[in-house]
Amino acid sequence: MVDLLARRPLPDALPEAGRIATQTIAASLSDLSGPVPEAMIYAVTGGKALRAFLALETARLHGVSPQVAAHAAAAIECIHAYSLVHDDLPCMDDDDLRRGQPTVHKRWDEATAVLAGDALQALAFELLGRLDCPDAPKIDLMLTLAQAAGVRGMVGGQAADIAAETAALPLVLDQIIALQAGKTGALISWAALVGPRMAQADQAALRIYGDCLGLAFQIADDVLDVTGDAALVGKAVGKDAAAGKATFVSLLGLDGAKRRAADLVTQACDALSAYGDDAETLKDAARFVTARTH
Ligand code: GRG
Repeated sequence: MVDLLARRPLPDALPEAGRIATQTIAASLSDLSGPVPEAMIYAVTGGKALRAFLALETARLHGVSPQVAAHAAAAIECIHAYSLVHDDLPCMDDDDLRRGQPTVHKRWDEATAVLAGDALQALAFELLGRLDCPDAPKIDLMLTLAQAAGVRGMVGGQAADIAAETAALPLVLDQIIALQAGKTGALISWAALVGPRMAQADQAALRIYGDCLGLAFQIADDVLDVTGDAALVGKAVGKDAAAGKATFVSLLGLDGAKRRAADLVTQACDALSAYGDDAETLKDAARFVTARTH
């Protein structure tokens, strides 16, 4: 018999998490047809599924099976996918490629991309509402995801990033850290807290892990913008550098940015000491975030 709570090692744990999240989303849309549901499934397919993995793995660490946590993993991938679909639109980053494939507004059209993103955001909360867990953690997950995705989190970070493009002065390091904690970090931190939230357990260690991982992820993204191969990354690279935007690389230098990311990974792994060997896959995921090529 398969032990559902057995630890799964990387790299397989990531595509497996992606498969679980995508299947959960596809199942919830299976009675629908047409461009918007098709675009929604297209948008949640083909990513690294880091956030779904964090939700499932921190749930497993707290004795919550993948079957039960699947709705939380699917919910966070919905929010992440919506943010990418909207970020790629001409009014934002105006990108033609995402994950090596045409962006949703290129494959369909802008109206479909706006609606698919909107519907993915709504679906995230519907999926959380269907979580098979007591009301208190369910409401906690819904409330905190709304905060992480909204103007106190991802949308706020994105707005600050857009404002910085026309600001008189480039941002300084603390401002970039605060901006990225919202834009990229909030969803990653939320995903890392799915386990303790569902089990109503102590969140302190995974809060440090998630916050450090989120920042390390963004620094690695800035490094990839400079060093990455567009064919591997699956989208245009070098845009931030070409636009003269303040990034972790422009502020810390390439080696300084890599060192800062490595320090954050060490901090993230150290925070998990109380979980012992059972947290090894989460530690491997932290190392993967800075070693990734896409
Ligand atoms: C449009 C509301 C709104 C927000 C957009 C997250 C975001 C805010 C924009 C994405 C721009 C971007 C490339 C940010 C860098 C960090 C990031 C989220 C990268 C993509 O995440 P991955 O690498 O993507 O986990 P995959 O494709 O693996 O799912």
